[in-house]
Amino acid sequence: MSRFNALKADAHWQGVWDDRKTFAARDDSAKPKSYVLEMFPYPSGKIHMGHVRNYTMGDVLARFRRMRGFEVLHPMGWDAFGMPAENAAMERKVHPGAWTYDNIAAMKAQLKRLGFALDWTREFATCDPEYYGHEQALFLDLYASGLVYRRDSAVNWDPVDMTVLANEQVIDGRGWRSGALVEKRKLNQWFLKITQFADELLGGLGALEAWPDKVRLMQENWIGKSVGLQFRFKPVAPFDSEIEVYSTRPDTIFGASFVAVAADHPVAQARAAGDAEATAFIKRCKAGGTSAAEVETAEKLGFDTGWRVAHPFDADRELPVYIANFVLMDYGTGAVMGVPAHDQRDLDFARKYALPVPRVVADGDKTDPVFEGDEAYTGPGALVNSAFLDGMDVEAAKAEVITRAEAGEWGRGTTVWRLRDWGVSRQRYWGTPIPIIHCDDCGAVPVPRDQLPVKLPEDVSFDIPGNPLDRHPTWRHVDCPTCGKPARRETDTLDTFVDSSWYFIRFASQPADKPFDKATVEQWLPVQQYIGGVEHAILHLLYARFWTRALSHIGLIDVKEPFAGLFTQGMVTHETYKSSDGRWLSPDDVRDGKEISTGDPITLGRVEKMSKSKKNTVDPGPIVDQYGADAVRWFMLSDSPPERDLQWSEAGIEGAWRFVQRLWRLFDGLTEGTGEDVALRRRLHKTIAGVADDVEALAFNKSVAKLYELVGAIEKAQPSADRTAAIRALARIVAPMCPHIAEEAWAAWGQTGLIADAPWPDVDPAMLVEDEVTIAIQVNGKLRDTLVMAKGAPKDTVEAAALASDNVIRMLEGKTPKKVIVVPDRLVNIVA
Ligand code: OVQ
Repeated sequence: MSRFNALKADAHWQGVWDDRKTFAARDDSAKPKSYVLEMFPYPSGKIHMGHVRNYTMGDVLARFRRMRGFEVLHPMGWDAFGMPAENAAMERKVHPGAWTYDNIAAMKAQLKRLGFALDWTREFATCDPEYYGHEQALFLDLYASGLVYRRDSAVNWDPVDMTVLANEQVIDGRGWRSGALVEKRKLNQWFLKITQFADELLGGLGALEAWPDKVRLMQENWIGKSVGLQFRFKPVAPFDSEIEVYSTRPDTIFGASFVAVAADHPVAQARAAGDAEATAFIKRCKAGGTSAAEVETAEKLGFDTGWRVAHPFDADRELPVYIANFVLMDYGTGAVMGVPAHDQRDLDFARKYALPVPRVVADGDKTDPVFEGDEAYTGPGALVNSAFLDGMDVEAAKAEVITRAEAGEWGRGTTVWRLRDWGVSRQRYWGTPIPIIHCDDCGAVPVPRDQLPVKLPEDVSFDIPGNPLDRHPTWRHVDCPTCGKPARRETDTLDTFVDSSWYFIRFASQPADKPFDKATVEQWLPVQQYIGGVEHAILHLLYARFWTRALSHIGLIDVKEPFAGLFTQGMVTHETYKSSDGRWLSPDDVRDGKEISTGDPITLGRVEKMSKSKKNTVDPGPIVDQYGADAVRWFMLSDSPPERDLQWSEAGIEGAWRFVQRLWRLFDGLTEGTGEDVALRRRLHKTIAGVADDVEALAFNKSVAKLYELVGAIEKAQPSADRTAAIRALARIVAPMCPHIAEEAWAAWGQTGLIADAPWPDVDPAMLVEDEVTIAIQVNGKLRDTLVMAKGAPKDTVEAAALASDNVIRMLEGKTPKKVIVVPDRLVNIVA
């Protein structure tokens, strides 16, 4: 018997699939369509285990759906713009384009080496001018419809490198390259009006039943809809100005014990005029950081203005007005009502300045009007100590207060969103040029359609910081398309998240003369199953949903949600190792608990996500060559539920390799048996049905477990016609996971065509019916034993078997039972 030569088989079958374009999806197919997509990679250099895991899962589903009779679209391409290419250009003096296309070639070869059933005829990179040219056209469509606008907005400015930094390039307030303190600068930038769709994007989440709840919740929180009350506090003389506040908890209005304004609120400014103490306090507030995180964590500081305002429902109740460092002018109205019992920040503040803390929401049976302790109660409950609100729940009380405020004309119900418009301007070279020309007379003029794509200039330098488009000698100088006078090109490029907001549409249809063909796209979309890392739960997935809705809004496509099903995979992890002097060590530097180069013992660290910084990555390249694609794929599916972390281990991949060899022994040793083996036949049909359900549910580890059981059962079985049939079927069941060995077996058995094109084996429903049942044996109502018996066994047989049980005999202590009750197929109760 021969060993399975993965190296040879992999190359052979990959060549066959390529030559025959086996996985090219046909738009005109009469079969039902299924679009399976994994998040396309950044061409960063070579693939990592996270990619292998992601693309293996999608591949199994795509291959399985093909076998089930679908016309499957399973494309691949490259998310090719972005900073890493520019960094490489700066560090290695290569052009970002050359670096990117080299990486694409290398990574494509690696994906092919894993045998993924991808439709390479639809491949593109987002940095291909054909792609970004169509993106520019879509951008202009959105501009024309008012969904794109420009305004001043702050950027991170590195004063040494003279460049704008992305947020992730700012480390502890300093530029990552120069180390200089980063400044905020206002620049005129482009925005997409995602807030116009806030309501739809939130509402649409409800229908996304095949999305993980956690992702839906993350998006919901990110969009952050809150309905609250905007209202005015009346001043108490001698104070003379009203203070407008916004609250998301108007139900707690009777719990207010102070009002706080931001340091740059007009009231604070008025108070500070001519007052040294107040002026000094305001200065101190402004010295602190203004990011949400900094404000959250800073110590709460307040300054009592001495001024008072009146409670809207009780003019006799006066509330002090403070200037406080935790209130920000650019959030809401720059003033808040403080309800210490039911807001942690307000409570910290009230305790510090010894302000009253009235309870207005009951916490279980706690209704005491004076709130004790240092932990605010923010949960649900009935309103207490709140006049006409008493007894209502939080939601009803909110509505009641809003109604009364509107009737009294001192406030109105307002919806506030956390979501902000999407700033898409990047002051970088390696991105889609924004197709706009600035003219002193005509303003921002779209580049005429027949001049798209606006291509990036090739001759650029990266030896000095800043945006090469800005300093290119000629590129930006063009004439105004409207009036013909000298004008300037926009030198900002688009955020790469714009590129990934519609790539799945272009995969579905890619005519040369327009971004996509509407009817063709609608045949494929929505993506039936989208698979990727959870790090994209918010931004990418929200932007893609927005972009799809925006295109639908302007009539280009009749699809509202791009991804019907979403699956977010877990990380690939690995042990970490440290040398005796505390350096991280790579697995390659370690053998038998010692550092190879020094011979010193190493310390074993925690199992962590593979990352370059901890040196615990394992490069898939050499592993695939050593064990073959099928073993690597099998391991990726085996050990953990796909949503959980998967720990890479040598033992794991070796186990997978042994399994592949076991398959080969069955396939290669196939002989025509005679006679029946009904038990094996039942096992086979249960496996066919079970694996199908598991794969459809992406529960790959469960299907792997079922296949291990089937293989074990076949290995133990005597030759029979059923055994032969089981081995033949096994090749097809395992084909989505281990396609190379499956093709090899199929060919060795003289089957015509490819197993990739073979149908999924049929299930005989009669074989799924259980013929055995487990019967519970109780003595005086307590479980004492169980029996496995033939289904439908007669009552006396069951009773006799129950009375013969050792446990039952012991319990009866020689006595004759008073009564024996038999519930067929389920239970025997012996009354002693
Ligand atoms: N181009 C974007 C992207 O994320 C996607 C678009 C749609 C915005 C892998 C590791 C990492 C690991 C790291 C060494 C070993 C997934 C292992 C991604 C994504 C896809 C493409 C990574 C999951 C996290 N992870 N797990 N293990 N180093 N491109 O090239 O980064 O989330 O689904 O495959 O990833 S990407």
